[in-house]
Amino acid sequence: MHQFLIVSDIHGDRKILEQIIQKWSGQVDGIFYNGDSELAANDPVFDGVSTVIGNMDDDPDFVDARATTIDGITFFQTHGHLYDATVPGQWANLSEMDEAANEAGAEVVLFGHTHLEGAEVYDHKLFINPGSIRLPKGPHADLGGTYAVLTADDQHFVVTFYNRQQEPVPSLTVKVNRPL
Ligand SMILES: [Mn+2]
Repeated sequence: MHQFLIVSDIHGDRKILEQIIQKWSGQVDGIFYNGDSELAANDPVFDGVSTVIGNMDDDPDFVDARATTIDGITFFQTHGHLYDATVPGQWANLSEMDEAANEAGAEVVLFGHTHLEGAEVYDHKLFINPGSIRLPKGPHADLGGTYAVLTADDQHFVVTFYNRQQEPVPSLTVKVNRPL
């Protein structure tokens, strides 16, 4: 079993990111931060963290997107604004990220930008948006912000969402069978 921490859209709230990473450090096989930190790419909080640039980030040392393989799972990670992820009234437009993920041979796609948490299978890939831990939008915005933990074994992916108090929100859990 492998676990991965996924956080996005802190918009300057460095402290909450530090707290979340402190909680999960050593328990997870990978840590992903999906953009809009408004921090420098070389901020120490990102040591050991896979990052990408968001539309509110101005440090050119952040990359636009990246593919990372950990424990046999290939992730395609990007913020979303460069792939037209926003669709009014819907969770997200996945089609442009899906094309890039196909080229990368990815099984899991990680994004942010919309501030709408969720996880969904599309074109044999698991798309995960952890939501914004600082400025949540949508029907679950009253949680005050979310991040996600992906648990993977050979047969399942389970995405668990957590609130700012670092408590799981079981009603949001998404469990899917592998292969997707
Ligand atoms: Mn944002």
